[in-house]
Amino acid sequence: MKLSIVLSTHAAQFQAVAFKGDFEANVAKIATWGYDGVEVAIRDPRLVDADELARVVSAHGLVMPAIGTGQAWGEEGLSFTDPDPVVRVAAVERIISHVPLAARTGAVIIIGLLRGIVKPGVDHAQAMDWLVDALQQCCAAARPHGVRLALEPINRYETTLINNVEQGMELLSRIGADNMGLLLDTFHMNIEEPVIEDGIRACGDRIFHFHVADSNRWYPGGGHLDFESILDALFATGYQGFVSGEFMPLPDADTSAERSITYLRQIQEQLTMSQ
Ligand code: LER
Ligand code: MN
Repeated sequence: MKLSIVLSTHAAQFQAVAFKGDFEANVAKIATWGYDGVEVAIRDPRLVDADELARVVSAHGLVMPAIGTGQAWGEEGLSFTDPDPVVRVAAVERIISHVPLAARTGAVIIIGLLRGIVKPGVDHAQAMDWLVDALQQCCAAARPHGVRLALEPINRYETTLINNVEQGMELLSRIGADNMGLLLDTFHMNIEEPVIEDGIRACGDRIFHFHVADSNRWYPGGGHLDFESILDALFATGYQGFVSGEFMPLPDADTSAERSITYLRQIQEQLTMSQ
C-alpha cells in the first residue's frame, strides 16, 4: 500500500490539510515517518516554482501522486459552474495550467470543489451541462500529455453537484474520456454511500485516487470506519494508486500523520496475512 498525505504549498483556509507552511521542512518530516508520497495542494501554479517543488519531493525520496486544486475555489471563487462565463473560462484555464507539473510528476489532477455548487437562480441541469463541457475541455488538453483527472464526489453539506459514486459514474459516462476518473474520499462516502464498500466496487477501475479520513475527519483510526474492510474492497478492484491522508490536524498535525501511517500499516499487515 502506497501512502501519501496532503500538503499545501501555501497557507490555506481548508481545514482538513495537516500540513501548510514551510514546504521543505514538511516534506522532510513526512518522508521520515515513512510516507511514500505527498499530495500537493496548489492554488495557482504561477505561485509556485515547479522545478523547486519537484526537486524537494524527489530529494526526500518521495513522489507526487496528485495535485489538489480546490483552493482556487475556496480563495478565489473559481468554478466550472459559475453563472459568469468569465469565471468558468478562468476555472478551465486554471486546471489546464496544472498539466505541465502533472505531466512531469505523474500526478493526477484533482477536481474537488472547483466544480462549484449550483448557485441561486441557476438550473441544476444547466450547471451539469457547464460541468460536462468544462471537464471535456480539461480532459482534451491533458490527454496528449498523458495526464489524468479525478473528480471527487463531495458530501451534500459542501456542494450540490456530484455527491456520490452513482452521480460520479454517470458524469464520467457523459464526459466520455478515458483520462477522467473518480477520487473517492472515505469521509464523504461515509455520509453519502449506503455501503462504502459497495460504492468502491461500483467504481471499479475508474478509481484514479483515494482519500482517507475517519468518520469524524480525524486520521484513520480516530473514528469508527472499518478501514480493513474498506481497503480490502479498494484493492480488490485492482487499484494500484495511492491511499492519501486528508484529515484534520488533530490533536496536532504531526501526531495525526504519525498515527495514521502506523494504523494503516497495521491494516496492511492484517490484509496481507488474511490473503
Ligand atoms: C477535498 O479533497 C475534499 O475532500 C473536500 O472536502 C474539500 O472541501
Ligand atoms: Mn477529499
